[in-house]
Amino acid sequence: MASTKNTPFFIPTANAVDNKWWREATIYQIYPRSFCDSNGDGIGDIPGIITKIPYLKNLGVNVLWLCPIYVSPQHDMGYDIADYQAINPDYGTMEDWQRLRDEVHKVGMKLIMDLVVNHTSIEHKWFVESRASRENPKRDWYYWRPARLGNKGERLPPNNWRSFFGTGSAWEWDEGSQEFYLRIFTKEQPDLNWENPDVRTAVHDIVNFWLENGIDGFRVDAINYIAKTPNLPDAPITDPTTYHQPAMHLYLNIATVHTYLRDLNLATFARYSSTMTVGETPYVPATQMALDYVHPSRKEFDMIFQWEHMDIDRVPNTLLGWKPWALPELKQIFNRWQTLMYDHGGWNSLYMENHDQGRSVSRFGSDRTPEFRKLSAKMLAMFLSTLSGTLYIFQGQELGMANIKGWEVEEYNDVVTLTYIREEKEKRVRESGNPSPDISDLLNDIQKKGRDNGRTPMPWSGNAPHADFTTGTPWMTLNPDFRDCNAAAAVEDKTSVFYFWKELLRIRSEWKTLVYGGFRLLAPDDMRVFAYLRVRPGAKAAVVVLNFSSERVEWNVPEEASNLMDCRLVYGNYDSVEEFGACLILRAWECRLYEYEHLH
Ligand code: ISL
Ligand code: CA
Repeated sequence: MASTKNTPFFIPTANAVDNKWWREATIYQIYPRSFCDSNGDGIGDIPGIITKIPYLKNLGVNVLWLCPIYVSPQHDMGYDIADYQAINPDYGTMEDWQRLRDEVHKVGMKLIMDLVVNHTSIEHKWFVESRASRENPKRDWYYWRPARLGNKGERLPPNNWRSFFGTGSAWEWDEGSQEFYLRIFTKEQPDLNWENPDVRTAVHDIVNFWLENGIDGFRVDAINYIAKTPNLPDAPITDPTTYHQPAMHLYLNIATVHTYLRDLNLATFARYSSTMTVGETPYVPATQMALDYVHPSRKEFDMIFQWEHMDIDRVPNTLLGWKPWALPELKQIFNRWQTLMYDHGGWNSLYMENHDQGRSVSRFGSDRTPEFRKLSAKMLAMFLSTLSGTLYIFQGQELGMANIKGWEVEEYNDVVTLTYIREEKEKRVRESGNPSPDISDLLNDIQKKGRDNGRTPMPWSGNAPHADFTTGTPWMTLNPDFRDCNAAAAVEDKTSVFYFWKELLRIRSEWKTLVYGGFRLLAPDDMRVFAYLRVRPGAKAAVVVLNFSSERVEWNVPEEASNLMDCRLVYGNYDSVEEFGACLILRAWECRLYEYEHLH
């Protein structure tokens, strides 16, 4: 490409570069119930996971993260834990788990677990004791409060906080002890009272138990919810139609959370030399607030899961309402996070899917045709794997799995989806007076954002009746597209999404600029093309060009990138490409990764 100017690229200077293993790692998230069933009961299990280690090793990931496998009544799929130190019998035994740990370590991979300590299950013995009577020594391990009396003498919850899951109260009445308990999530998930030092010590003990047992780290669930505003004040009334008000600002990111997290770290992780932690932190913006959780000097977490891109297509104040989004907004979100962490010595986590989200290909790419599904899944893979941070792949993402098509509203299982449907229906009944209002439009929201989309069983093959996930009856219906999208076919086919990921992981493992380099956004306003540079002093730089559309785009290389000389195409999702010139012809969902000599 002809160079008109020769202005040097901006090369930031600061970055957290040390020898921590997790920076360069790719972490594969396993949703155990839906991964692989070894004994035909229809439920994925630990021995099943063990049989798939070679598959994961072949893909090239370095770490396995297991969603909760502890004893749980499964009201929220294991995120309601009844015993932190025992394996749910559905998944196997502690011996099975030890075997998994050893097999994972034997092949040079690491194992991290999921820690859910904002709340327990109602079946946890702490809560069973706590609710037994107002005098019980464990009473103060949870938030118990007497009812508030309404104007007409009616019993109201102690404050007006709305649950995070829907529009109802965050409090639940306990008939036995005649008080309410706080539960930000479902009524089966009472919030632990972290103000109580005994609770904090008990959590430290759990973490140390698993660290002693040889795990390599934790993903820590909903951790920015653990500190509540002292005295639990009412939220301001922003929705006059109901008593229950949005109250997130009173229980998310409250100052004491940082004291609790530092104490946790010092009492546990800091005592082990090479563990990693990632905190799940909804609604943390790319500001100092994020750095407070992850800056090494703070001794809290190694990284957090930020949420802004996952929320880009959600109608505000709804659980799962879907809205269209525009590419420049997505670019700004990533630009903010990439720049913030680089400039201030923090660290990013990179993900586009997990068990709470619709499949990325159906939200950010296209599942309209099998061809578009494959192309756009590859494009998204290139996107994620050419950013700075620790990379996460959610099971099935490496196959380019799409959201479920063709289910009726009634077929969905997930508690968030069910709550969303119930509440929307109730609202319509209230507003229209019609006892059975039309709710068919909700299907569109759920087909995009429903949590079940990421939870369908892994399609291991295209032939067997249940895709070789199980020989029995699967606990959850498979995504009907498994004949087209499955692991056996993908492993056979060098043009598959699986191989594309595998190759990207290989490239990333050798080209450290992709992991550590600075990020420079190009063409921020372009509605279809997401392009950026990755630069690192003294190393070859990368140019990434991604067509986020089904259209053929003639893309004029922006002026600021026009001194890219001698670019070499490293990888892409089409067989041949037209020359990297002043104008690129990009086909539907095309992605390209170029390298060029560093410029100083
Ligand atoms: O799933 C969500 C919306 O669809 C999120 O709001 C999610 O509930 C939030 O990110 C917290 O998630 C975590 O804690 C929840 C659990 O249901 C999720 O599965 C878990 O990832 C409560 O433990
Ligand atoms: Ca099983």
